[in-house]
Amino acid sequence: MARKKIALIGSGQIGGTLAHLAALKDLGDVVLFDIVDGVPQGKALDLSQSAPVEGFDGKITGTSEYKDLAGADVIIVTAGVPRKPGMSRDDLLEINLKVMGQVGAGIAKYAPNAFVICITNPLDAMVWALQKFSGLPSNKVIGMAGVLDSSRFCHFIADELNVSIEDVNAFVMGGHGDTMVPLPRYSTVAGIPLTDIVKMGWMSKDKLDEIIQRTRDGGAEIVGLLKTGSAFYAPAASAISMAESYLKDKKRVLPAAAFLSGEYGVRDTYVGVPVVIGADGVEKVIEISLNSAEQKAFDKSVSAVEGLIEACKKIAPA
Ligand code: TXD
Repeated sequence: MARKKIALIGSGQIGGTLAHLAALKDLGDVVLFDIVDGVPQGKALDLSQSAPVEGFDGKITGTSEYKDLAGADVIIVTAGVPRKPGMSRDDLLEINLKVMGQVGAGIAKYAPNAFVICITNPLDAMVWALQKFSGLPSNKVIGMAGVLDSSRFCHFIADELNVSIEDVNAFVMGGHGDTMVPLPRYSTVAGIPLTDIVKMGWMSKDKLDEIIQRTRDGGAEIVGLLKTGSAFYAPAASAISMAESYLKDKKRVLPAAAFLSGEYGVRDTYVGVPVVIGADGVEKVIEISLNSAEQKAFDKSVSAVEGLIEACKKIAPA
């Protein structure tokens, strides 16, 4: 069986880390793509020179030409600009929307059968736009945010309770932004919901609320510490787990920005929900029951995402 091909559009902080993880996990050959000539080639050469030490066989190459995406099984998109001081969210939206236009056209032309994972911010709107621009089926285009947000939530819980990360399973839905919805009722430690953990007195309600807020602010906390750039290790690891589930048909149940066509009462919008990822891409959107407070928070998050998608439609009518 031929090796799988993983193409990474954007070879910045996350792109480079994605390439490293994909190689270490033997997922296949990796192509790094970027518009800045030299960067993907340089990172590819550096990573290739780690192969003899690490013992991986996957080939890593760098390119600035879309034709080199041909035959990719998985494409992970991080291309775009991050927010800089003085830039509004709309500025970012406008610039990255243009980038999604170029990337979508490249994917449509050279790799229309790929499973595409978008990471570029503002995530939910950008994955929506990428699906429209590429014209790929909506089950083959997905956005990464929920795995990262849930992983942050897990880390804080395990740290606070001083238990193994292996036994913590946390769950975040909604858009990737201030309105994301961490769900304590569906987050567990060895099967015990966090709501019960509070009732048992193992964690105070105040502490849980603090952890929920810290999860929502997870990206900003890291931006504040790094000063330039945003998180990249955990975002890359999160996207790789999604790619792996597709490539190995693992059928993992992961939260991701998926296209909704009526689920949760939402249409033509990408938003974070639990999905099954297997060889057919998004094989199932799982509709969990929400209580009234959870539903309210989810609706608010969906409205925020819809606002961004409306802004995209005004800039580039799709
Ligand atoms: O959970 C999530 N989805 C996220 C999203 C978590 C963390 C960061 N998130 C977003 O990912 C972040 O706001 C950015 O929009 C992306 C990529 O983050 P990264 O840290 O990797 O940004 P870099 O280092 O600036 O890399 C972006 C690269 C850079 O090398 C540019 O030259 C390239 O994108 N770029 C392009 N490549 C191809 N084509 C075009 N048009 C292009 N424009 C810029």
